[in-house]
Amino acid sequence: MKNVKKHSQDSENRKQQDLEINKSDATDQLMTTDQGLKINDDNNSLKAGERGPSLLEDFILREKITHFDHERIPERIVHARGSAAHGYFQVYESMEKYTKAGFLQDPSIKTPVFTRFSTVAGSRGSTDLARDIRGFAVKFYTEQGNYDLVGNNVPVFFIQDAMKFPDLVHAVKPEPNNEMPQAASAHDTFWDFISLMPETMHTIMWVMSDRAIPRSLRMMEGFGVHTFRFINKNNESHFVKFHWKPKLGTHAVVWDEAQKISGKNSDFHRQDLWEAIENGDYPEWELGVQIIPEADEHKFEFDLLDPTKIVPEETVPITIIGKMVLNRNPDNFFAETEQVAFHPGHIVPGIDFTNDPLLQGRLFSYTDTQLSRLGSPNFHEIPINRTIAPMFNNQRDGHMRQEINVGRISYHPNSLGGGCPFQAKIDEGGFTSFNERIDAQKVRDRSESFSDHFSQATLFFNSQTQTEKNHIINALRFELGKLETPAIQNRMLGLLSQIDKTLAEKVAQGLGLKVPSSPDKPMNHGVGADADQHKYEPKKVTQSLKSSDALSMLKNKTLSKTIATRQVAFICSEGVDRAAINGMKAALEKEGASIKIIAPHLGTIKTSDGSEIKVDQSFLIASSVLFDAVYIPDGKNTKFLNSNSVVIEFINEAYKHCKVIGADKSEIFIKTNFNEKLDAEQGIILNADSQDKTFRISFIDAMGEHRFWNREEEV
Ligand code: HDE
Repeated sequence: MKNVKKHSQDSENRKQQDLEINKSDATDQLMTTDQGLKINDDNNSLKAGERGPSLLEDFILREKITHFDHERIPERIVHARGSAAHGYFQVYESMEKYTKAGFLQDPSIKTPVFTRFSTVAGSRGSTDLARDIRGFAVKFYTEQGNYDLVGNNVPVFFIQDAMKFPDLVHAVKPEPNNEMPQAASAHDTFWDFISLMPETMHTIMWVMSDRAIPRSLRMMEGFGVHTFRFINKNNESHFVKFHWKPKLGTHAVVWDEAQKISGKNSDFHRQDLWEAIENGDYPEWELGVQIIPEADEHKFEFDLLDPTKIVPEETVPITIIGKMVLNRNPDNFFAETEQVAFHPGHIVPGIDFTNDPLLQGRLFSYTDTQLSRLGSPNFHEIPINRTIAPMFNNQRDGHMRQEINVGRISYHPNSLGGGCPFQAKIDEGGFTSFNERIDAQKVRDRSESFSDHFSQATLFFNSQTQTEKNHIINALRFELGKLETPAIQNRMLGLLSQIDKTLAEKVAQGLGLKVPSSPDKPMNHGVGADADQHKYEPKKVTQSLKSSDALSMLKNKTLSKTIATRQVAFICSEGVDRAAINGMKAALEKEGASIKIIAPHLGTIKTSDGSEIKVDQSFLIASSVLFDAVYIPDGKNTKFLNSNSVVIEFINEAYKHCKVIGADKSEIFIKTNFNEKLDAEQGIILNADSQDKTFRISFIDAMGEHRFWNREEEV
């Protein structure tokens, strides 16, 4: 057992050891130029006289400025804004039956990973809380080479064919004439495209749901999206869908909150991930797979190759096969998070592609984009991208080549180098593509089995609780309400009416429009100019499954009652009850939550027993949207609370966002400012006696509910 532990630690550290050789630490060192020349004055340029012009001769100034002038590289065309962390992946038991992938065989091995989360549409400096899909890209540094699982937090994609990706991205990005709006889909060009492409409807439902505004990157699911293949030692193939399930559950904020967080702290998600890891609250996900035998390929009501479809968990259950833990922040954002280059084509023996036309296009795009982003075909040599597996081939030269390949031989076959490097046999780990039989004509076309664009959009909508449905309706009212072109709004209402009539009507009400009785047929829903339009008419296929609980975040919230890493604001002022603070703080911290003392000013305030307590944030800095719950400890607070509009706004906002509010002996304040009937059912936990332990338990239980949506209707 001891050996197993050592083995797993060694394996986990392999990438860190590999990165060590490139790290540089200036502690106790003298400053030098890039050439190693020691610098005597880093404050003044070389001049002809104290007040004279700078001299061209000043190679130190020129080196410094030249380097600075070239510090920026192109940001990613999509997924520009991201945050990443190191960690490891460990399989629970060997997956040998289905795949020969080395990192899925041995539970004692911890495979190092680097995982980057991102928004899609915004630029590098945009807000974390945009309504958007989140990228969820994991690089596994396996002994057989790098394996990248480049997924999203939504299991489906907008389009079915890579040919439409540049159009989709052009439509969602800021409009090209005025570069507005930033990191937002609520504008004409996006919805113009969407309204002409019914295949986007299923993904649109996910993006309009609260999945698109996660509470934390640590609280969202991840999906491989496409159907992939597992290949075992006998060369048998099973189809596989990948799922990441967060240990903390899947949670979101509400849209009003998201917009306010964007102003209060646009690094909200980035900071949350960073701090959780610094505090030792390592985020964790389990990896689940849906495995489908090759023979069952055509047994579904949809096409397994269609990336706009899920395989419902009720149809094929998810098997949990391992876990990923993120336990180390990067040392350097640019070197690691910015320069990491993911690619769905980075696979290892035991994993293979399918003919999903979106995946096939991605296999071209990701290397190509690194060439303009990182500037050279040698991007694999950048430390964060470097494999920990041995790497030998005859690729040579190019910009910024680091490796010094020795000898005369850079071709294969060769006799002068003894034939090296040798091709690897299969039993030596040599990769071979799955021998799929293809017997086809060359066509520029799409399969009719891809024509059902609405059934799973309806399934998604039907599977939501009423609260979640309301949020989708409001999101659509917001997004479509921002449009300047009524024809686009009308086309969208026509499409929504094919998903659900009530949905369309409610959105129409918000827009002050009527659902068109005979909706416009989208003119050009992804077919060629000469195609038989009738053949490609969107079709609804009757689904045997009417609703899937797994698709609703709220139906699954009981799975994740934990309040670990949740943030609670303690509203305090001079004279606040010290015992009440200490009692609640201890109770919350025991559950893994953390607290911040919020008071009128920074520094310290005097508490009831005369002691001082350190203030974490003043009301000027703190905002209710940055917290999960609010607690008002007993004391001489009430007078202050009643007279302070900032405090009332703070609590009002928490109330509006359905968060738990707890108060000792402040009922009068709560009751005068809010509805008299409020009680624990509504997440308002009041306490007459500040030492009552059941009060703290009730407060913590209520926090485990996360939000009290029954309050929302009233608001
Ligand atoms: Fe990407 N995508 N994508 N994508 N994608 C990129 O690669 C592309 C798609 C995803 O943290 C780019 O290095 C095409 C689906 C993530 O660095 C680029 C198509 C899914 C990331 C690219 C898709 C993704 C990217 C931009 C349709 C989920 C960020 C910069 C055919 C399964 C990775 C880069 C990171 C990034 C192309 C569709 C996920 C341009 C052509 C579907 C998570 O290569």
